[in-house]
This record gives sequence, structure tokens and C-alpha cells, in this order.
Amino acid sequence: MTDKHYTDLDAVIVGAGFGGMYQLICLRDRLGLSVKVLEAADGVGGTWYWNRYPGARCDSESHAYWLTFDADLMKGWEWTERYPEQPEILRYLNYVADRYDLRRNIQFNTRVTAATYDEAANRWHVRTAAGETFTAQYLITAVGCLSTANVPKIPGLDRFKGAWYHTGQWPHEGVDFTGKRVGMIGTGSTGIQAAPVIAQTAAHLTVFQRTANYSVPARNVPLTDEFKQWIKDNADQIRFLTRDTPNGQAFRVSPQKAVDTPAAEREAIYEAAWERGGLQFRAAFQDLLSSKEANDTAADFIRRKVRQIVKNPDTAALLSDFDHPYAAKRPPIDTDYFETFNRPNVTLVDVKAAPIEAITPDGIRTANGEYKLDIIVFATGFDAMTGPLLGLNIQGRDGVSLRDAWKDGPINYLGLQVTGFPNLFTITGPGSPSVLTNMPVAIEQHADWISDCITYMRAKGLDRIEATPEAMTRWVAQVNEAGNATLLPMAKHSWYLGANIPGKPRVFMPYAGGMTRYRQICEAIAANGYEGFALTAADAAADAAADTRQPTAA
Ligand code: N01
Repeated sequence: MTDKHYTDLDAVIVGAGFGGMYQLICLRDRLGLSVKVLEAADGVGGTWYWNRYPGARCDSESHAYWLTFDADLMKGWEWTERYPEQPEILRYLNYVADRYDLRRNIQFNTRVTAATYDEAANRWHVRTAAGETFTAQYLITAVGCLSTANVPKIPGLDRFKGAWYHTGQWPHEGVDFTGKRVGMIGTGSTGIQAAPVIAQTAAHLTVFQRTANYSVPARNVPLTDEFKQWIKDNADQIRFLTRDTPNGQAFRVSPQKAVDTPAAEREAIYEAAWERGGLQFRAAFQDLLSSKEANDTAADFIRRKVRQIVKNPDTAALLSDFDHPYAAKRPPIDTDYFETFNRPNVTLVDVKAAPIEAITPDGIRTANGEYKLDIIVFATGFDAMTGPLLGLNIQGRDGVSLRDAWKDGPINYLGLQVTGFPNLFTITGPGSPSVLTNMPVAIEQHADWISDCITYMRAKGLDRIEATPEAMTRWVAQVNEAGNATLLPMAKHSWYLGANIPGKPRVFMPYAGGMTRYRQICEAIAANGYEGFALTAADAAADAAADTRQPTAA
């Protein structure tokens, strides 16, 4: 193990996905700071580097799923499908890295193992698995919200004679399912994308479903030349629209309410939305996530669709036995998911009624019996939002760890800063809209805000920024209020609540007030001299530190 120390960086950024790359562009190219990006993988891409499972595809439409800060960057890239597939997004992110010569500031194959704040020096010490330490004034995490794989602790996995994979850590060489008996656990967005593709080559696919999930057809198609040209001609409008909609998407939410719409008209609107496909289904009415009565109409429509598509009535009943409001969990979109259960080589197993008890050397045993398998695919999701941040072992002022500060759930100000952790910024942290929006939009907003904040500090000769405890308390209340105004907390097993990880505090983590409102709040706070943050000059910070260490006369 080497032991090297690098000092005098202005900023260390952790992660080289969308967030880390764009933050690097902001800080290095606009502000002229010295920056190092530390990345565990051997290439850029973040989520899209790791999630190479069969069928991996984005659910935002391609013309909304990119960086929009540079019109030439947009014009220089051409998407090929309505929803970009994982390899295409990875090619796009490499195009960004090439275009701005980002790799010279990114150190790959470098896993951050700890980050400690040195108050006297006002520096973060960032340690890596290889024993290197980087020292910087600012520490910016760009580790993604869904990057810590969750492999449930099912007894016996170590004795399984076949191969097993988690979708978020998929082998780069791919997996050959030909002639294999495959078991897939999980029916979230990932499982719903993977099942139809795996079923095409596997001898048999057994899907282990704990919770029935809604899904709407994606209706993916290749983009026509005409549409590609439309994207180029309308880059500015697309950018504007994604900034002017609550979910950061390039389509508007209908102003119409489902509850005010006569049943026949409502049915026709749902039918058209189903045919159009994708996340726009959720935008068919404005009250789907605020009124249970409205939501029930969407849930009922999808339930009927599943029962029409799936021929075996028992399987159809199981697949449509929804126990939560539509879109209260992240709503998947699919290509032939429900149709896949009409194939003779696909079986659905209800592991709510008969839970998985163990993994045996030959397969999976549920309360109902054993399923013989050659391959197990864990489409079991992630320790979302807090997992990647806590994994960095961050220690702030007075040796307080982020893990301790968040033992009852994540608390912070704007999803960006935590009291006790000066000069640490968390891109798309819990408490920000992040996963409830089209991620590149949320990422650009955060990276721009952080860059503006650092610019302001440098202009004023300030070296240290820290959220005040009062501002943090107020913000946490706002996040709770925004979540409770929606139906989202009603999905009791959702990862938005941390409910998928045993022992994790159940707190609704993302800010559900919408991206447009959130952006306005962030802008107003900045315009008000970064209200709710304590900003100090280094000397003052050092004096304050020295003061707190004085022994008291008593
Ligand atoms: O993970 P999930 P995901 N025994 O947590 C089940 C984004 N994404 O990887 O619901 C049995 O949603 C679990 O069951 P239950 C998107 O934001 C985007 O699918 O807890 N089952 C559930 O069915 C998404 O929301 C895209 O009862 C177990 C599944 O595993 C997020 O990533 C594509 C189990 C996990 O679902 C995560 O999606 C893919 C156990 N012990 C992902 N443990 C697009 O852009 C867990 N489960 C299209």
C-alpha cells in the first residue's frame, strides 16, 4: 500500500458520473480552481458505468436526459432512441469527458474510504483505499443516489453452486442466460426492465415477486431524422421546459384533475396516455399524487390493463395485486413486462404469501418449496440516498461522524449541507428533489448553485460555509411537509422511505415540493447572502476553533 499525501487542492469531488463531471467543469473551467475527482470505477459514468444489466435503459426521454449548460454540447450529440439504453448513455458521458478534457483531473480506480475535516486548517482530508490522502478546502460528493447495491441477507447464498449477480454490479462481459434456469428476485424498475430480456434466452425464468408493481409501456422507438433535427433546432426550448416543470421533464403536467373529469372522458385520457407511454402517463392529470380518489382511478385503469394482457388469471391477479397508490413508489415503465408472463418459459412466484426462506446449493427455497436454478439475479435495489454518503465515512467538526449525525435519518439544509460539516456539499443529497426529478436537471442546478456559492465566498474573502442548526431544522420540517402533502409516504416499503433496508430509519428522504419551487428557494437563499448558512473567513474560523478549545475557568 502506498502512502501519499497531496495538498493544496481547492476541491475534491467524489464520483465521476453526471454530477462529478459537471461540477468539475464548473469549478475547473469557470472558476479556475484546482480540482481532483476521485472515482472508484475505471471509467466515467457513475450509475451508467455500473448498471449494465440486460434491458438497462433510462426512463426519461433522451432529449431531456443530458447536460444542457452548453448549447454546442447539445448540438454535437445525437440520441438514437426515445429512451437511451445504458451503452448509449455511457457513450454520451464519455463524449462529455472527451469534449472538456475531463479525464486529466479524474483519478480512476480510486475508492474513497474516509474524509475528515480539520477545523484548524479548514481542510478536508480525503483518504483512499490505496492509502493516499488528498487535502482540499471543499469536499463535494457526487456519489449518486442509487449506487450502493442491496443484496438482501438471505441465508445460504455462500453455498449456492450456480452464479449470482446484482443488477447494479453487472459484469462488463455480460451474462449468457442461454439454456439456464434463472431466478430473479425483485420487481422494481430494474427487474421490470430485465425480465423480458432475460426471458428471451433463458431456458426458464422464475420471477420472485414480493410486491406487485405498476408499470406503463415505455413505447420505445428509434428517433426519426425529423425528430433528431427538432431536438437540435429546439435545444433552448427543451432546456427551458426541463427547468420549468416540477419533475424536470420535457413535458407539462396536465392542469386537469382526474376527480373533476367525467368517467368516460377520464378513461379516454388514460387510454391515450397508455398508448403514448412512459412517464407522461403520470402527468395525465395533476391530482394523481395529491388525491387518493384521483389516484385510485389510475390504479384501477392499470389493474384492468394487466388483467387484459396477462392470459393466466391467477398470474394476472398476482401481478395486479397492488398495495400502494400508483407512482407512490418510483413508477416503472417497460417493454413487454406483463406480456413476458404469457411466455411458456416464465413463472411468477408470490414470495409475499410464501416468503423466501433460504438459498440452497441448487436454488431458492420458499415456504412453498424449492426452485432449482443455475443463475440468481438480484434486482433488489439499493441502500438509496444515504448509503453512498455514509459509505464515505465522513467526519466533521469535533470528530462527529455523518453516520452519527444521521442516526435517526438524514438531516441537512437544502439537501446540500449538514451542520457540523463545513465546506462539504452533497450533490443531490437527501432533502433535495433528486430522485423525484429527471436527474441531470437536479444535478446541474446543484452544481451551479455550489459554484455560485464558492464564487461569492471568494469575492467576499470568505473561506468557510456551514448550515446553521436553525436553518437545518426548518428545512427538515419543510421536507416533511412537502412529502406529507403527497401520497408518496403511503408506499410503506419504498426506498424513498429507506424501508427496503433492515434497520434503516424510516424517513421520507427526497424533497417532494417540485424542482421549480426548490430552485426558487435555493435562488432566494443565495440572493439573500446565503441565508441560513454561517459564512466566515479562515482566520475567524481558526479563532473560533481556538476559543472553543480554551479550558474554562471553572
Ligand atoms: O430497486 P427497487 P430497483 N425478498 O428498490 C424486491 C432507479 N432505476 O433497482 O417492493 C424479495 O425499486 C423489492 O420488493 P418490495 C429508479 O429510481 C431507474 O428496481 O420491497 N424481494 C422490489 O420489488 C428505481 O426506483 C431506471 O416488496 C425483495 C425490488 O426488490 C431505483 O433505481 C431503471 C427483497 C427492489 O426494487 C431502484 O430500482 C432501474 C427480498 N429480500 C432503476 N429485497 C430507469 O431509469 C428487495 N426485494 C428506467
